[in-house]
Amino acid sequence: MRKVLTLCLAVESGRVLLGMKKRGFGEGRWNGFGGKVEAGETIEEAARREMQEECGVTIKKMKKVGIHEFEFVTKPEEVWEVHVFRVDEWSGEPEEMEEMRPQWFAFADIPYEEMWADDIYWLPLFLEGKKFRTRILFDPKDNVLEKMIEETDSLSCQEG
Ligand code: 8OG
Repeated sequence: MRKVLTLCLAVESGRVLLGMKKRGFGEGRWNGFGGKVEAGETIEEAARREMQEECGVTIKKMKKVGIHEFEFVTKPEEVWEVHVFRVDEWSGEPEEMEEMRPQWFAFADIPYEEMWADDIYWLPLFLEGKKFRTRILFDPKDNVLEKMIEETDSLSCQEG
């Protein structure tokens, strides 16, 4: 079973916007903003909705920069396909919402030890402006068991 999700990272003058997940899946970790694509929504629509819901920002310009395939030894039938967008223009100021508390981080100051274990493998590519595809297998404690990270020029659907 394939789940399709979004992940949006806003970038501005050498800083990236992350949010502390306050509850639910991924609680206690810094991450970009996103979630599951709902029935009847495009991936880009879902990305816009989640960014609005999770930090109060309206996306004006974004670009698809990566696709992850996350697999779990504990759920061998599932693949989580996460579409990553770099958000370059928006309106509104990031504000704390029900699920997330936003904060800007300088590229040199990314809190990898408080993030998903895979992020250290691909976020540097993101910050360098590269496009990527990954496949990551997680063990039962969310450690990375196997990984494939590749830079790519071809991601279907470039602009949203
Ligand atoms: O709706 P929910 O908040 O549960 O969606 C999960 C969010 O977390 C979604 O934006 C996708 C993102 N996400 C994962 N796994 C990983 C991961 O390993 N690293 C990062 N950075 N984000 C992830 O689901």
